[in-house]
Amino acid sequence: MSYTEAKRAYALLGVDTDAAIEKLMTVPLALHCWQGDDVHGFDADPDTPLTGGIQTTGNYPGRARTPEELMADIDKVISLVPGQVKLNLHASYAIFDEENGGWVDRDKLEPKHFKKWVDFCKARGIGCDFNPTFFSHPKCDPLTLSSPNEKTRKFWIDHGRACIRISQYLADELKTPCVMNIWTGDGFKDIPADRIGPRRRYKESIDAILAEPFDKQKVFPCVESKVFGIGVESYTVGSAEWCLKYAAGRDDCICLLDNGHYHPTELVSDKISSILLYDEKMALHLTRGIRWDSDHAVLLDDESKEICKEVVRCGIDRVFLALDFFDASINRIAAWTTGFRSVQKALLLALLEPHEALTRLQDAGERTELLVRQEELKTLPFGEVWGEYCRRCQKPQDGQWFAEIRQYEKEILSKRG
Ligand code: RNT
Ligand code: ZN
Repeated sequence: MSYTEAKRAYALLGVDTDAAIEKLMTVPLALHCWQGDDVHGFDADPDTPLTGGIQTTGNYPGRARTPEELMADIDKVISLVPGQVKLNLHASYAIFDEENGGWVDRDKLEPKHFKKWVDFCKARGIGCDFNPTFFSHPKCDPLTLSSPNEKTRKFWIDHGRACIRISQYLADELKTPCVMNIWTGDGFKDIPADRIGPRRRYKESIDAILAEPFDKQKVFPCVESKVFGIGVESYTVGSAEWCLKYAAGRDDCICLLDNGHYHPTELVSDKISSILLYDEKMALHLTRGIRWDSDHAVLLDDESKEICKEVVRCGIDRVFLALDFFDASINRIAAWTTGFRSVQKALLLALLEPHEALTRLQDAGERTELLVRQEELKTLPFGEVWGEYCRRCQKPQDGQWFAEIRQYEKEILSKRG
């Protein structure tokens, strides 16, 4: 079947495939730098363990060890994915060199430590999101923003404020909004004696971070909740309720939902509409948790499709989309590329849904026909439309890109120690 025939098949349902393709080409999807080096970053001793309840597993060869290697790997991914890429950096990826005065601790970070990343983004015409890094650092006691220790708290508040200034710099330089996501692994392995104290300090700390001036049209701070982490099983300070209430109480902070951060039968696809009913904007971390927040690479599975449908139905321009997974057990460039392409597919599928017609069936109480029609959509010639999308983006088709990764592995990754 050709694209023209597929276009006709969708048109019979009132769906304009060209419009869907054109729309998707304008939607930014943030590519997380941390899949390339197993969340190590460049600001700490390479032996510092990953803390905060997150973990990478596997030791597939070829991890990026320097900014240059990571940039080369990101370029490889960009060459293999259709759609509008935005970079997503963590503060721990600051680049220190003689020109900018060398290493500083996280509370002293400045925009100049991200100048090379800005140059990288400018040269590729892409924007950049940002994340303060509240984990894998000696000043996690193990709490950060919720610590009872004033010195610890001050250090991390100063880090957060520095990150606001860096986010503003990224937004200004790249002329694209910058989403600044606050996530910490603060919590307890075992049953706490005091639950409200850490949550009060968490609120006060984030209030202090957001007291740093920034342009609300350009910098979008958000709070990411979590249910638990490995080693942090009993209590998480920044729980779902904490984050929802915190963001609701301010006009300069939005919610970020990571679909790995809920109980396994709880679905993020069902949460989006409740948030967007009240808030103009929200953010998502797209991941794939298997049994826990395992951060496997995103696939075109049912929940990814359902999340993207909700994003499109509620307003694709209201949701900041980002990837967040890290698999160290397979070729990292392939993990990144698979995840990015899978989300693109899920978004395109969602844009091809005859949403109004289905809503009419629902509202008319035609539940039988709704079920039948929804099921029939699954065998429409989506592959042809996806192929046309890749062509128009001048990116490889399915079946073509993996050979390039094999080649890159042979020539570049396998030579890394
Ligand atoms: C951890 C959160 C958080 C991190 C990144 C590295 O569970 O999902 O978003 O994955 O900040
Ligand atoms: Zn996340």
